[in-house]
Amino acid sequence: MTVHPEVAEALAAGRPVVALESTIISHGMPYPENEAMAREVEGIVRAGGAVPATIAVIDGECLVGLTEDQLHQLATVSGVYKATTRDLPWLLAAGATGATTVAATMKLASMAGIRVFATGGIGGVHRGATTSMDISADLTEMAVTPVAVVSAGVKSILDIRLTLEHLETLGVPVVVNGSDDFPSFFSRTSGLPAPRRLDGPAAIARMLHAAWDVLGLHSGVSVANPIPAEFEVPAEEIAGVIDDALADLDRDGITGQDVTPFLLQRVRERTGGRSLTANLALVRNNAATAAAIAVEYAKLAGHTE
Ligand code: PSU
Ligand code: MN
Repeated sequence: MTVHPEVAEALAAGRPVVALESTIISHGMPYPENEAMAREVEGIVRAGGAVPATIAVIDGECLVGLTEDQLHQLATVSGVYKATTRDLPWLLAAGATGATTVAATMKLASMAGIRVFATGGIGGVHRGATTSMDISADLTEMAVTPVAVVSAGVKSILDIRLTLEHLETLGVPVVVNGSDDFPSFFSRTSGLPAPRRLDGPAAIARMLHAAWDVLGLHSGVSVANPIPAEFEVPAEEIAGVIDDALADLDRDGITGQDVTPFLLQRVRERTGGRSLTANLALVRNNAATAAAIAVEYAKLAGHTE
């Protein structure tokens, strides 16, 4: 594993670091928006007082913190594997290149000593999972890896109720930042209540400190950060598009690892610029919130000030 010198220095000094995933770069957005977004998000983390560490596997090497060239490569090269945790051993043995999902990013972040991670949306329990058994390995990883994942909640391509149920079973703390409702990515609400609520980065950092440094929990923490109100996409607009996307999924017989990218791409195509604008806005918002949480957590962990 190669930790970028800037990231390694910050970690050694106990300064705040925020991990960022790379599936969103290679598989989540088209070029050149993906590269621009990745660079901008790194800038937002810096502006918030933390060091960004975008995580990926390139030519069989785990990278924590990318150079400009490496980030450009992930944004442009085709044939980059989508990599969850179980794909990492193969990528390393084969010398292959993979963009890490939430699960694999958490795993590598944790190995490097990073505790806070910002992304857009997390994987979860798929609709129809009672027969397909399609549940994202993101949830499994959250049960065993002590990293806080700041997301805008769970996209309604998934069964949000069952996702929250499964996180409860796995013993993963779920907290919503500043709202009594659990958010659903494009919307500040999902029709489901927040399992727990805290207001602001300092309070959330205290929860992380309690989880890991006081109680010694081994799990991650899911921090749901609602999209800013001005960027919300109305639920009705999304619902029809998602129903169509799910029908296409059945028709085309898509299964396994391809399910999530397929649904995300269909939603992108059919909601046009509006969903891309919302997506960018919530990722920016999550990066800023994650940086603030990392800054507060570094104080509590007693490493700085
Ligand atoms: N949800 C989104 N955007 C994404 C993903 C999920 O709204 O980009 C990506 C993340 O990388 C996440 C992965 O970790 O999809 C989950 O894939 P799967 O369902 O195959 O575990
Ligand atoms: Mn799956």
